[in-house]
This record gives sequence, structure tokens and C-alpha cells, in this order.
Amino acid sequence: MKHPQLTVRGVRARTVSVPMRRPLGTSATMMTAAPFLLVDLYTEEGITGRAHTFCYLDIAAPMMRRVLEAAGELIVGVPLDPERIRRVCQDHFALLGAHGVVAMVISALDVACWDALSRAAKLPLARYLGGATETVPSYNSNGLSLRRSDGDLGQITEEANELLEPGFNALKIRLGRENPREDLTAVRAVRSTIPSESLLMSDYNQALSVEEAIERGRGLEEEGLYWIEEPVAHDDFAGSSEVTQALGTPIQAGENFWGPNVLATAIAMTAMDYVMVDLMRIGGVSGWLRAAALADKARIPMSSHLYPEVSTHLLGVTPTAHWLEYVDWAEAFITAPILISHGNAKVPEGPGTGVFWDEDAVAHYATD
Ligand code: SMN
Ligand code: MG
Repeated sequence: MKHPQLTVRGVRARTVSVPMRRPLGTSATMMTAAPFLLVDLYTEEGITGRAHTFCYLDIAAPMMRRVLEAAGELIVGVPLDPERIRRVCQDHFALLGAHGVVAMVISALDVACWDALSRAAKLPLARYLGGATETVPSYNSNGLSLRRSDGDLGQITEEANELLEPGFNALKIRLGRENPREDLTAVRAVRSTIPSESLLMSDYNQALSVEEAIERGRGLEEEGLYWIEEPVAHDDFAGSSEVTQALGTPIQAGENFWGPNVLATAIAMTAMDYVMVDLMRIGGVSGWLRAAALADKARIPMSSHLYPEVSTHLLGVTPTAHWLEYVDWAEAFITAPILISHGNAKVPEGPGTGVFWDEDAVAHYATD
């Protein structure tokens, strides 16, 4: 691909932590605030590329900021080519290992690079990448958490209806309560309150053994779940494959796949029916495009994990595009939220990803 000629002038790293409107309780942990690392990639030509990466834990945010500052110093004066910038960073961090938070920072830089390039070309990222799609189907993932006061089914059904209100036709419920009957009751409560044509995805966040996943999955088979996500450990491809073969409900996995090569192995082992990639774990825009090609070759429907602001563009150029996961966390500090109507998210029409910081909000939520 022939890119506009830009040269990196510098990188600014900031961290924010925003309260979640609805705390996210998964089988793994309960989160009440969302820590983010914000990237501003400045160029000699005056174009700025931006990216935000979710840090999961407060303690990860300053670590990731430090990694970004170090990477930023390395790339001053380097021509803005995503592959070249990735190579410079990967070489520098090679002995430590360009994994985990280091990999997420390198991915964030990659996203900022593609944002800058598409802004320079005055095209929305999706169009810069050759796409023409205007909307992508989206589910609301902002709630239906596991929580302490879980016996209250009235609260779950009320929340399900609230989550449909902005114009969604699909929701995701978190599963993995101690007693499988409680999961079943929660699923039935939601299923019976939302319209029959609405879809209900589910997510175990790796809570189960292979035997449990098969047993619990069979107990949910008649409940009309659209998918069961990460029932078992994300790297147990053989086990996940067993679960996939045993159940009629499709198995979804992939948010914890670190890079397209991991996805290739998972595909080779038929570890899942559907795949969802996380922008920051798969390798930014560059990694996503490789993953999309693999999913296409294997004819596997591909969805996104988090980052709806950028993932809308990328699903727009994914041949087997499936579902956009919508979370509203970044809306606290960006200027233009993703627009949802009739169950679809609109691919932003302005140049680049369309992400701009609301500087007052960034100052308000700053953690540095
Ligand atoms: C999830 C878990 C933890 C943080 C963000 C998202 C979840 C999902 O697995 O798929 O939404
Ligand atoms: Mg998940």
C-alpha cells in the first residue's frame, strides 16, 4: 500500500480512568472504572494520529504509559509506516518480549499510525482501507454482569430492556455463577423479557473446565443463546474444540488471542465456531487485517472485542464481518460517540478513525 509521506515528530502518552455507568462483573473480576492509555502521535506535517487502549487494571496504566514513552522516543524522525514502526519497537523490546502490555502499546501505536495516514488522505479509515460498508450490526455489551446482589431477577430484566433502548437488537449476558441453575434462571429471565427476534450472546470469561463447559452448555442448549463465549481457558484449543464439537450452540472465542499466528493455530485446531478479535491483542489495524484474511480463508464469522470506535471501520473491511461489541466507556473522553440505530453502528464518515479527545474530560479523568 502506498501511504502519504509523514514523519514522526513525537508521541504523547496520557492515562485516564473513567467510571463505568454500569460496573462490569465477569466470572473473573468486577470493574467499576475503566483505565485507558491515550496516544497522540505527532508528525512533522502537522497531522496527529490517536489511539486509546484499555488497560484492564489501574496498575497497568502507568506501566503502559512508561512503555509508550520509551517507544515514542525510539521512533522520532522515523517515516510513518506502520510496519516499520512496529519493527523498530519489536526489535527494541525483543529481549524483554514484545508480549502483554508491551504488545498492547505497540498495537496502540499501530492504530495511531493508521489514524494519521487516513487523516492525511482525508478519508475515513474504513475507506482508506478500501471498504464501502456504511453500517455494522452491533450488540450492547454494557451490562448484564455478574454481581453480588444477583438474586434480583427484576433488576436483570429491567437492565435488559434499558440496554435495548438506544436501538439495539442484541445483548450479551455474563455467565459463570457458582450454581449453573442460577445462570439458567438469569438467561431465561432476559430471554423472556426481550423481543423474540432480539439476540442474546453469553460470555463465561474462561470460567469452566472442558467437562463443565459441555455439561453447562447442554443445560443451556434449548435457551436460544446466539453464542457461548470463552467457556474454557483461551489457550486450551484442544479443549475448546471438544466443547465446540459437543454443543449445538456456537462457541465464540478470540479476545485473548495475541496476534494472527495464534488465531491461525486456533483455526487449525477448530477451537471455535466464531472468532472475535481484540484490536490491541491482535496487533492493531495491521494485525486485524491479517486476522480478517485468516478468518475469511477459513470462512469463520469474525466479530470485534471492545474499541467500537475503531472496530466499526475494521469490520467494514472484514470479509466475514459478524458483530461489533459496543461498550460506552470511551465516550467519557472522546468527542463523537458511535451512532447506533436499528441494531447497527454507523461507520464514522470523517477522516481517520474519527476519534478526537474531549480535552476537558481528559483533564478531569487524568490519572497522571
Ligand atoms: C470483557 C471482559 C473484561 C473486560 C472487557 C470485556 C468480556 C467481553 O470478555 O467480551 O466483553
Ligand atoms: Mg468476552
